[in-house]
Amino acid sequence: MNKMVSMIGVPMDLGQNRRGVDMGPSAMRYAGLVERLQETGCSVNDLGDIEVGRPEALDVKNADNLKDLEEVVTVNERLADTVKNVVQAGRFPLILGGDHSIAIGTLAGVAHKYNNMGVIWYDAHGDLNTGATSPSGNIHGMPLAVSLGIGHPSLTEIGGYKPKVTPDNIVIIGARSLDPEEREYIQAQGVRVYTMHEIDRDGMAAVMNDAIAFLEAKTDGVHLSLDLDALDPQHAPGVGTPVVGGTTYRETHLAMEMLAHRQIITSAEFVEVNPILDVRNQTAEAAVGLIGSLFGEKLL
Ligand code: HAR
Ligand code: MN
Ligand code: MN
Ligand code: MN
Repeated sequence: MNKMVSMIGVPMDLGQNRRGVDMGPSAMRYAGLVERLQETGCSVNDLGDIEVGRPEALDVKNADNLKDLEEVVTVNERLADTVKNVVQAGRFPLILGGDHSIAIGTLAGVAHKYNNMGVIWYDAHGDLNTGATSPSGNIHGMPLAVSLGIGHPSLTEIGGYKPKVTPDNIVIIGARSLDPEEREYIQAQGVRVYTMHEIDRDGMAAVMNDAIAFLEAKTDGVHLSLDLDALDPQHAPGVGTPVVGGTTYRETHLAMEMLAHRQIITSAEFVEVNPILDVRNQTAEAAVGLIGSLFGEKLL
């Protein structure tokens, strides 16, 4: 694991309806993220936050069932540029969200470097919608589709190329809330999905062993996109779209520890932390603990 970390906050809340997720990056910093990374031997460069327009100041349009499209594009172009520079400098990009629409910019930035990039999408949701299929018009339900080159051109063309990833290099873990068209896409493309069913049945260790072996063999870099709503709301209450029946705190730590051990992750983002909906910053603290495990923190 590359321990030269460049941290980027993205206080984005335009990809969904609930305010508060813009405070996620601050909450994770407040929970001691930099110190935690330094304790595990990382050299951390905190680049601060990407500028995001305030909804009150924006002329918000919802054309094509895509809420705040223009500003979401602008922010993700900025993020893609910053992430690209970090990767080119040989450092590990660690992105703090913000709603999950920021994965569009992160992936646009990292995928420049890799010809065969893998993605682990650790999430209760598939985030495979487009304006045409989305029940909400919220762009945070679309970033994986966009990164596959599907959706509005102003989103899929971010970074100047598409697609960023292919369906056979993706692994979704923790899914339990998939919309009808998302299921159709997954089945038609044969996307590898470990739903909560497989996690319950086989255990997290088996799921991670399988997922890691699959990606290790065929990719030249792997991005981890971790949506805190993959965790059960008991363990991560501070998210905008909680879904019961999620992974536990320890299961998710185990997943991070196995990724650390196998050394496959080349970039990561932790998204959807919403301090307003949280209980005593518990979700941000969980995120910080998980990041520690991902970078090799040991219990003994
Ligand atoms: N599938 C629903 C939609 O597209 C819900 C998306 C959920 N939100 C997220 N993404 N946090 O993982 O509107
Ligand atoms: Mn998500
Ligand atoms: Mn590429
Ligand atoms: Mn989600």
